[in-house]
Amino acid sequence: MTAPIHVLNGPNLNRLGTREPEIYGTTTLTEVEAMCRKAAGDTPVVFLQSNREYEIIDWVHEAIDAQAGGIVINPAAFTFTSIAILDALKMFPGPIVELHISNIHRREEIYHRSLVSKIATAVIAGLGPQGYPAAIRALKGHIEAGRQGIA
Ligand code: CA2
Repeated sequence: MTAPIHVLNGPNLNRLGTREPEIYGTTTLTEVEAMCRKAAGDTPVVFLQSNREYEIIDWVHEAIDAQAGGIVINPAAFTFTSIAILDALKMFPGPIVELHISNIHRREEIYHRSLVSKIATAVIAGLGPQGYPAAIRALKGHIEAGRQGIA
């Protein structure tokens, strides 16, 4: 069976599409999930969102135990604060794409220092919701080629 891709979303992203459309667009997270499943084709997608740090940590552990082919993670504000999520991601042996809808580097200083980028295989930021299917397609290519890293 094809290894699943786990897509994990952090706090407030359940409200995507309802505010700050100039930064995040008008696409909802439900629509993002559909875009991911379409991009994945026959690769199973586990798509989750939580406002609770511990749940995201548990889901990284589940991705490890499920031998997921790759993780796409938008940790949202936890990107800049969570050493616990960083430590969990370090245990995942496959490729990890850190995903941000906005270009965090064009924004205020508080959004510039990602902890997750230090261990991510790749970072996508600023492509809007289209970043999600782009991440899925990139991971699919890597999984099918049997590669772990990008290089
Ligand atoms: O651009 C991204 O995807 C972010 O990860 C979103 C986070 C922000 O803290 C990061 O710096 C960049 C914030 C998510 C807020 O959730 C929203 C809820 C409703 C509408 C728009 C965003």
